[in-house]
Amino acid sequence: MDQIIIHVDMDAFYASVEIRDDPSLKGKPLIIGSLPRERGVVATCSYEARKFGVHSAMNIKEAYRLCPNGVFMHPNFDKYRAVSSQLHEIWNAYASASEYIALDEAYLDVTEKAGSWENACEIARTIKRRTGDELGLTCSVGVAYCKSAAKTASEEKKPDGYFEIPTQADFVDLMIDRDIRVLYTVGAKTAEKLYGIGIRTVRDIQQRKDEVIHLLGKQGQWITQLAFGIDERKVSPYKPEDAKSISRELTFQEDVTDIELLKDALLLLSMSVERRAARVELYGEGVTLKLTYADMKNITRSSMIPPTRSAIRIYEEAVKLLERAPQRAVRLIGVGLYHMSNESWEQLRFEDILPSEAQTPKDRMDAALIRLNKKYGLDFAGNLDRIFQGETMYKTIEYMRKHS
Ligand code: DCP
Ligand code: MG
Repeated sequence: MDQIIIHVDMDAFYASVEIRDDPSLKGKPLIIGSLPRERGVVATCSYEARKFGVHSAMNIKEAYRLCPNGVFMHPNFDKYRAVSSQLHEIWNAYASASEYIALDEAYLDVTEKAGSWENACEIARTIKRRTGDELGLTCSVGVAYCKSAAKTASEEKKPDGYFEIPTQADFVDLMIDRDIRVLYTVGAKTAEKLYGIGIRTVRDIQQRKDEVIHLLGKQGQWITQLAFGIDERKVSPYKPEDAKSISRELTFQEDVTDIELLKDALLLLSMSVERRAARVELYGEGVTLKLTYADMKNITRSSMIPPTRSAIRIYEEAVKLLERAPQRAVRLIGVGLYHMSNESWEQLRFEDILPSEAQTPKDRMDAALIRLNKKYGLDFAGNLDRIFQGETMYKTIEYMRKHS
């Protein structure tokens, strides 16, 4: 056996943590995310709420319509992060490599430490038991010969699930007549394309693999391999430099038509992107602007710049994109850096490339902050750190709206 991999995924993670800490919530449809009178989406919900059709990423108004008697709560990210660290400790005790996919989810390579399939399954059960005993939470666990199968296995009996897929043949047996969406790289758009040519099941992919590859290119090759249960990817511990893009976005409580306020929001979002990029020591060569208009239409615009992570450069580029975008009421605005690498081309500074510019980026940034200070009376000296935490960013921008 080449590899033995465990995939662990906590059940209704944020919601389960809240229920654990307040047993009066037990058995109730609990929805974590925005509150119904606010704008935003569902982060997750308890299985009781899922019965009403509520799910992650659903608009909160829709969730309220489906489940008006649900309990709605804001998330407590600090708490979930703390629980996540405790989970990592349990997981890491049994794995030679852990790849965290989210706060509540990981692939664990137990090939060496287990030494046999039986021991690996014993480890998986131990992880489940310890998660319950020590943290009071349930998880779903899959054991398999490769990453994709392990993920499939953990989903198979969710919640509080346990499932094994020992071999490629077992995986194919299980999947062969299911809808192509079970292959987790087949997203909604890809599925539509495949349905379009009559490919509906994993068996269809197997039988018509040349067409799939012809239609989807490289992605088609990968999907075809998966349909045969082939996945040789290794569990690779997360390295920050793997991040391919960094972005921040924000949903306004009320639509914004004032372009100056949009620009000022972009400045704060850009500062937040800079801080994240600095933390992982990356520079980006592309800037993206994302807008969701009041009618829910989305646009994304991007442009290339010399590698940077400087907030003012990101901001200035995003402003250009904003000025060229349709000017309509905006519901959500986001800015990001992509094409990231850690090559420090930053040494070649903007003012070196464009020496005619009188001010350095730092001067321009300082000037921008002074302007915000004058315009809104915001004190950036004392509380910069706090402004970038999600909740505070919201509040700051709502405050700016009222004081503009
Ligand atoms: N999350 C989020 N937004 C999403 C999806 C998830 O904020 N669109 C958060 C909330 C979840 C956590 O990440 O609790 C883990 O995501 P999962 O997809 O694993 O969902 P759950 O753990 O909540 O439920 P499940 O039992 O289906 O795993
Ligand atoms: Mg989960």
